[in-house]
Amino acid sequence: MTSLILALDVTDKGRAITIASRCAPYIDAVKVGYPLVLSAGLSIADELGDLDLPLIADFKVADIPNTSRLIAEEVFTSGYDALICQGFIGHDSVTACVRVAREYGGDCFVVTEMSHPGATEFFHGGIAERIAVLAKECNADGIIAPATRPDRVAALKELIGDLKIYSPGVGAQGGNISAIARIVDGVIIGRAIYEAEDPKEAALQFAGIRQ
Ligand code: OMP
Repeated sequence: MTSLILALDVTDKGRAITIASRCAPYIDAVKVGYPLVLSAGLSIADELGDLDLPLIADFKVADIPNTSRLIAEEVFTSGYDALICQGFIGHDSVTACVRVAREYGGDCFVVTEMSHPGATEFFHGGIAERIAVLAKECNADGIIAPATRPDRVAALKELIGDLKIYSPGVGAQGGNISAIARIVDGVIIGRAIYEAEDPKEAALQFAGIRQ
C-alpha cells in the first residue's frame, strides 16, 4: 500500500478546507506549506485537524540549528504531525529538526533531490546520495525524492534502509503515478487534485495506489 498525500497549496482558506474535506476519504495525509500558511496562518492546522488526517508542514527548513529548532517548535506546538526540512543544511541542522520532532512524537522528512528541472543544477548525482545517507545518520523518518526521476528514487532507496520515501512530482510536473508508487511509501500530489474540475473525483482516481 502506498499513501496518497494531498499537497494543499491553495491560498484561499475556505477553498483549501473545502477541497481537503471532500478529498479526505481518499487520502492519507495533508501537506501544507508556505502558500497556505502565509495566507491562512499556522493555525490552519486547527481547522484541518477536524479531518483527522496527519498534517505535514512543508517548510523545507534550511537554516542554522537554532533557527531550525525554533521553526520546528512552532510547527509541532501548532499541531502538525511532521516537518519537512532540506538536507543540504547539514547534520547539525537536520538533527535539530529531528530532535524537536521526537520531543513532540512527530516525524521529520529530509529533502534529498527535488523534482523540478532546475534541481539537477546542484543537488543531483552524488550530492543527493550524500544527503540520503545524512538523513539516515540523523535518524530522520524519511526522505523526499522526485517522482519525476524514478531511477534516482530507486538509487536513493538503496541507501536509506528502512526510512520512508515520500515522492512529489506526479501529474502537473509530469511524473507517472504507477512508475513511482511501486517504489515509495507515499506519493505527494497537488495541482492534479486541487485544480481538477472535481478534486474529490481526482483524489479517488489516484487513490488506487492505496490498495
Ligand atoms: P504539484 O506539483 O502541484 O503536484 O505539487 C507538488 C508539491 O510537492 C508542492 O507542494 C511542492 O512544493 C512539493 N515538492 C515538490 O514538488 N518537489 C520537491 O522536490 C519537494 C516537494 C516537497 O518537499 O513536498
